[in-house]
Amino acid sequence: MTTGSIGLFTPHPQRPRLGSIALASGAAWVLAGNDTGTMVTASPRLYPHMWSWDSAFIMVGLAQLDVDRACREMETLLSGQWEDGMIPHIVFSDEDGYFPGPDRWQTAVVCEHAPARPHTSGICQPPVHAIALRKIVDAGRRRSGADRRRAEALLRSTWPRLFAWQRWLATYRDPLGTGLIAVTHGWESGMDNSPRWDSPYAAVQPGDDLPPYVRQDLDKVCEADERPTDEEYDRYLWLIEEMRRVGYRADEVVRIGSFLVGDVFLTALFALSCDVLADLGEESGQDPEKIAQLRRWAARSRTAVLDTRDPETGLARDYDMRAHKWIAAPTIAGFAPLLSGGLAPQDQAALLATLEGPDWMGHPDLVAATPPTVSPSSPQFMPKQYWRGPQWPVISWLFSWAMRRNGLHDTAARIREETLRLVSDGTFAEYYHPLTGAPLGSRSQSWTAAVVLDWLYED
Ligand code: 9WN
Repeated sequence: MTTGSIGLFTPHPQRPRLGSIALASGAAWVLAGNDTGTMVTASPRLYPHMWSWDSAFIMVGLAQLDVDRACREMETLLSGQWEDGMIPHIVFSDEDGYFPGPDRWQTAVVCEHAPARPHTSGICQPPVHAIALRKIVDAGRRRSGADRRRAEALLRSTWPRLFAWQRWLATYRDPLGTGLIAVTHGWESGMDNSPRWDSPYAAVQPGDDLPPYVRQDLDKVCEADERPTDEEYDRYLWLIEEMRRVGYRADEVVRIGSFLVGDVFLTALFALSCDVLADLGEESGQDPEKIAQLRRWAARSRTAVLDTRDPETGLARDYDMRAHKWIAAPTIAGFAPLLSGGLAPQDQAALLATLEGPDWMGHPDLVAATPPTVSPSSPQFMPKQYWRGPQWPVISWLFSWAMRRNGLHDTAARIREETLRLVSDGTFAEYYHPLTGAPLGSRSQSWTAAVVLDWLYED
């Protein structure tokens, strides 16, 4: 152990470690710095817009600081919701500096469901917004009368919108009718270049008529090898081109797109969010039939997650609906049943033991015992590369929150404690090198700051 290390954690040599108060101040400072007034952008330079699932985690952090500001964040996000219910993966600010921007997506030009303003992208991201609403309502109820009234009013105005969002996923993204929710682009999963998508992406053949483009992400991170490759980007852009050509019509995209994968992680979040939204609906006197519908979707998708498990490893798997085959990549998505629940006690114990064991959180070379995105024991593990190995604090928070909800308090507490040590360098990086603790990707990433705040203020 080196001098100054805390427990098992060896600090990154260039960075001082921060205590809780300094860390909380730093996190609040990051959120304030990224706040345009109506939206907290995902990060200051790399992502100067609002991303759908980022915004939900940002609301979780804002709720600890300022309930009204958290409510406004939800309202900004929903100002970009499409008429058919989809919450788009990006709601654009007026900033330039991200590719693909509104000119490339052209959603309002080719699709009648897309709002003219604000500009949005034409795909979605994981449905974690009910969790944000839960946190805002709880924070409001703990605070003053004004905060409580604001949060209760948000609950009433927002609940039908989030119901419409869950319904959109159930209607358009369950092509097999089993409850396994499909993504039509790796970006929809939020885990853009995870090894989960290698084989479905290999089948995507960009056409010769892919309009030319210039990436803007590479000069905004320290090193290009922390980001996806140009070949990957060609495929990302080709899928968007396919969708644009069919006017982003939800049924057509599923019918013709080159990429259609049942995403087990997103499905688990869908099930979890249906239940969370149903709870909120019961508390606020919403339509009983809609609440019952949410419970049915939750039950079906929870079962769908369990049915994906690999009989040998017990890990959950994605399903390539174009190639008709299971994808068995050793990624964090394998632990999806710990998010959605429903495991038999012995299966739950076995999956937890795998997560905490030497191939995952308990790997002896990790500086912090928090889940990496790919198993460090796997040949596919790349410790610097985006979703191919690094630890993402936001993913740790998600597991920890869902585990607490599912009664797995010990593991939830361990993940919280270890991730807080990892991020106590105060950079609020997008992701971290599991073997050195070095910050990677963007710095001052809003969702990292937000989940840190929530953890530090958690009761
Ligand atoms: C593409 C904003 C987003 C996150 C995603 C993360 C990354 C975008 C990109 O950044 O994706 O949507 O340009 O790489 O993979 O999870 O929502 O933080």
